[in-house]
Amino acid sequence: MASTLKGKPKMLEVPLRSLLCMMATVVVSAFLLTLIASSISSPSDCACSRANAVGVDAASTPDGRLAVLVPFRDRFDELIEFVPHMYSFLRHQGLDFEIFVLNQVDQFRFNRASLINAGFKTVRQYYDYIAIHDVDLLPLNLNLSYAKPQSGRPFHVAAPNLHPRYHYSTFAGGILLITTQDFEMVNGMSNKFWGWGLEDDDFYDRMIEAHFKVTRPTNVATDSSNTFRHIHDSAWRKRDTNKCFDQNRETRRKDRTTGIIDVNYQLRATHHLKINNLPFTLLNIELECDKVLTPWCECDQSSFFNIFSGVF
Ligand SMILES: [Mn+2]
Repeated sequence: MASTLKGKPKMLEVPLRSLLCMMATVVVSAFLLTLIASSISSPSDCACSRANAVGVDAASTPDGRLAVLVPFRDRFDELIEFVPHMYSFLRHQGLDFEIFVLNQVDQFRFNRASLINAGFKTVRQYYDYIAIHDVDLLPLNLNLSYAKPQSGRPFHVAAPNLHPRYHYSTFAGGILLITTQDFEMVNGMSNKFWGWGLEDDDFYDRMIEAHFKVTRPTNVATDSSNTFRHIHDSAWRKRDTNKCFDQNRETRRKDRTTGIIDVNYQLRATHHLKINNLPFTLLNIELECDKVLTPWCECDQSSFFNIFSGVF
């Protein structure tokens, strides 16, 4: 017995050692293979996954990747200021970001919310959070953080006490940071808002109803006069405040139905452009309009219904 017991460890010693040795070899070679495989495949993976959408390298930071979504139509003067400004502002914060200009190319009235839904669908798989960003609102105070907000806590950068023009407490427009997951959870924004205004108020309600807490900058020493530059000459850039059909009534009702899931659009082109050698992506988005659901996507002033609705 004793000899057998004594012998066993000796008998096992060699096979065990060689087994361990084999295992170590397997582990090390698997590790090396993985290293080689990843060094070969990751650049091309990045090239297909992100470069299709963005055209630049895919280095990511632990803080997450930010897609700046900029609804746009016919604002070239503002854009050539916006892109260089945002580069210097966001680089200062060390953020991993890309700028997407969502260019509405159809003939319907401007639809900021649908552009954001469409842009979001195009980029969501590559980004951890988005900034819904007006092209004419430039952040000046470097203490305005564009870091990834916590889940359930969208960060409204253009707070009512800081925005040059809008000061009501439920204002959520201008610039808003929200995680990809949170934006998805509330089905994005309503698609019913054609023309200027109210889509951001509706989105505020969506966030509140989802029990999100909208957070805003604190300890910012600037105010509504010097936190942002608002490049908006309202005589030159007239807001489309027309109301036709039953738009007034319909868009004052909460819409919890339309959003990311049913935004109707065609992505007509993806342009990789540069301003001052700084890259951004311009997406040509052609929105489609359901004229039964939202006939006010076109306000034809001569139509019978408009004359009728104008009288009453
Ligand atoms: Mn404006």
